[in-house]
Amino acid sequence: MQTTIVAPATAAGQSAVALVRLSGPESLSILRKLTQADKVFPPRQQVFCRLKDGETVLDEALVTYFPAPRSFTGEDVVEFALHGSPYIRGRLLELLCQAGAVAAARGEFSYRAFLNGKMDLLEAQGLCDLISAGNKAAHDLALSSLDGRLSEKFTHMKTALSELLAQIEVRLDDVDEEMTPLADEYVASLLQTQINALTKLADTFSVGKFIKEGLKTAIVGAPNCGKSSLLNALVGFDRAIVADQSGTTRDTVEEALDIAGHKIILTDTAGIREHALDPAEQEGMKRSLRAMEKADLVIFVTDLTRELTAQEKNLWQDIEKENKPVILVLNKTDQAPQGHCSLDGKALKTVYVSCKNGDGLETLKKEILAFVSAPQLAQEDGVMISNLRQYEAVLHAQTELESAMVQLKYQTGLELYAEHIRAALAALKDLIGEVTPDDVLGIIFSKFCMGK
Ligand SMILES: Nc1nc2c(ncn2[C@@H]2O[C@H](COP(=O)(O)OP(=O)(O)OP(=O)(O)O)[C@@H](O)[C@H]2O)c(=O)[nH]1
Ligand SMILES: [Mg+2]
Repeated sequence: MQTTIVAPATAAGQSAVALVRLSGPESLSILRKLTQADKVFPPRQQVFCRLKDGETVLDEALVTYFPAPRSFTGEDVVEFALHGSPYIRGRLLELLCQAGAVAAARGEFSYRAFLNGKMDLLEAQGLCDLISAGNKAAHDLALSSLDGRLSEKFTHMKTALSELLAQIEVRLDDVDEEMTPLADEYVASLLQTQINALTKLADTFSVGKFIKEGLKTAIVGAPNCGKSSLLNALVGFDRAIVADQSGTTRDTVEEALDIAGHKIILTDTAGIREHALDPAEQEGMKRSLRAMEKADLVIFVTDLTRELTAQEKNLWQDIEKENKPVILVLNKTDQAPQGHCSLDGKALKTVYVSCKNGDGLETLKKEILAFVSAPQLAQEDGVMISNLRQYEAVLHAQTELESAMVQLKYQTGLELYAEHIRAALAALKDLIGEVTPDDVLGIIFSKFCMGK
């Protein structure tokens, strides 16, 4: 028989109210052991209760009973809203366990909700993200997953492909060839529609990832051009050391910034020049290049008061070669109002700033924001994929459908392209959770916090 699990649903420590949740077939009978025998618990209504601890009263609590299946887990659930003292909470957990409940594992409530068909895997992932969302954009994204819009998209694809597969399979069974064959153009156009939809979703991955994990931005350039000053000016406090001499920054310095609800992770780096003064600066420059490679967006800073160095030009070319999105920042306009810079080419935008007096910083923030939100606007319904597992499944399905297209083109026969459609379907089913191996479930649900 299914156990009855218990866990706190709110964070540890003191608070005004603490929530403890019980789920499983014994929930109501366990609750009764702690309250007066004649207490009535109408479904989904808060009931004021004195919780007993032997002969004494542990707490006066508001208790809600959610009979199965209309509860978060789909099982009988009881929620205790207690006074938020660590003692009361801890003692209640003890009493509930003595009365027959067992401590829940991480994510076990959500796992049961999943098993009872209360949510699919994408929604579970959405819930996990929702709890850990650190900014508004991440919160919106998690909600879109949680309310099932992403699942709906995949379900549509799955239905279309299953229908196609069914049409192919009846023809495979039709040994007497009584049925009209499927027109190649019909199959091709169906496949192409799904490939396009998958491509569109795959393209949202980097954006979804920016939103969840933050946009990784590397501030690079020659020594003394004002990279650390820029970091400080953007975040609004003296995070990195600024000094007159070149080669001040050695290690990379990271700080998060919130622009209109988007998380931006700024990384200040050591200036790049031909000769390092010492091994520490040498190592610093290596780290600068690594930070640049890892960045989603590069902010290239130059100093308008002097000519470009050969290293700056080389670095610029390297960025262009790697096709990294880059914003060119021309700094120190306060000292060189007429200054300009001869770097041309692929900058997304060129922004004139002065870290000294703050000119241009708002424009720079707007350009960064435009970068994070541009592709997002392209996805009209706001549905995105934001984790690697979803991304891999989408790519897998896409590759299989493309292989099916190739087989179709070379007329290798129904059997062969049907196999690829089956594989694409399996990839999608995995994602929504129909044929999910336990280990995948384990990974998802173990990331949940206790009590969820
Ligand atoms: N006038 C003026 N000076 C600036 C501006 N931005 C930075 N500086 C000065 O330029 C010098 C170097 O600034 P940093 O921010 O340390 O430069 P950096 O690029 O981080 O230098 P490294 O860490 O050595 O690579 C400091 O003396 C700053 O005060 C600016 O907009 N105007
Ligand atoms: Mg610096």
